[in-house]
Amino acid sequence: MKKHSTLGEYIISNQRKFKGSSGELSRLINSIRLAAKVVNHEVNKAGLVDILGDAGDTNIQGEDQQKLDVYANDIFMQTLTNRQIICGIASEEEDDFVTISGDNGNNDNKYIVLIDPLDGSSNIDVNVSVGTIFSIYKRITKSGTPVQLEDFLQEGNQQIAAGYIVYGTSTMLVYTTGHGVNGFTLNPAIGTFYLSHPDMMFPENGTIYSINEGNYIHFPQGVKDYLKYCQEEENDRPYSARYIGSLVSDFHRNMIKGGIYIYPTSTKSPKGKLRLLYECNPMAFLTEQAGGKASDGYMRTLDIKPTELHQRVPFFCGSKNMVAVAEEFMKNHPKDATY
Ligand code: P6P
Repeated sequence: MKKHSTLGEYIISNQRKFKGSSGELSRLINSIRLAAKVVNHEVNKAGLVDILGDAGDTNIQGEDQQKLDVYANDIFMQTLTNRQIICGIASEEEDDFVTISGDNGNNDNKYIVLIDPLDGSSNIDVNVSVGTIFSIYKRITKSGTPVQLEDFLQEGNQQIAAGYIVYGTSTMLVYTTGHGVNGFTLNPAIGTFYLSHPDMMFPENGTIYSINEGNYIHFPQGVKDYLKYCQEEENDRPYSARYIGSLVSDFHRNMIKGGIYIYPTSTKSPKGKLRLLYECNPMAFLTEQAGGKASDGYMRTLDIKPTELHQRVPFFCGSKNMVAVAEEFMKNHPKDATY
């Protein structure tokens, strides 16, 4: 069978896998594709236009909002809202979820989106890759009524689709609808995404670990023990430390080369730093679809029952056997946070 060469062709053929699909999911992925191209254009010229520097606001995370954060959020919010494809959206940059009502106030669309519009924003001013992360669910409250918080607090194992855009040396859209992970690379000259990485899989083993070791003294003992294991002279160790400070970039490299990414709890971040709903869950869905493993160090990330929109959890993800070894070290010490 002809390999799908463009994202558009892939979306159409993928729709055929969903019996009786209404095409809503295809239209949703297409709108993400459009927004990705618009944000990519702005990210790529950020250094040339006075769009860098703080927007003066701070988001609910208490983080300085970089103008590109705000811009990316606006683009994804507008694109997803204007096309009336979804019934609600939650964003890292929005304090609360947003209900999308149809023209006549009624909106019987079935999907909701959770999004981190520009993750790794601290890297924007230094020209290092950043990314967008998205997660898609079916609403669970009554169709046609305004969405409610419970629609957004579903376990990650209920996701319909998830993915990221990495704005790097090339711009890629990587996503899953539960049938494996595929990567599409943008040809900016014609604005088309081409299937460049079909059926992406995490190598079961790897020799790269990604963690901010500057926080070492604040880490739980299990993490300290695992890091010492990574640095011992034995078998394929010492591993290489690679940490870009941009989850999407570290994740993408580890999925291609093999590796583990860890953002644990610490005395500075007692629940971890990464947000469960629009960072850890979508990346965990991708991880498992690519044969990897994702947890909070103790339990499967996708089984964590969310309690609030912007909640943070510790995150261990990547090559299956590396995460399994890290969890063995964590098992020797009680879980040190309730979340
Ligand atoms: P730190 C970016 O802010 C982010 O959410 C992830 O993309 C990244 O991996 C992590 O935080 C970096 O955090 O504390 O190491 O600077």
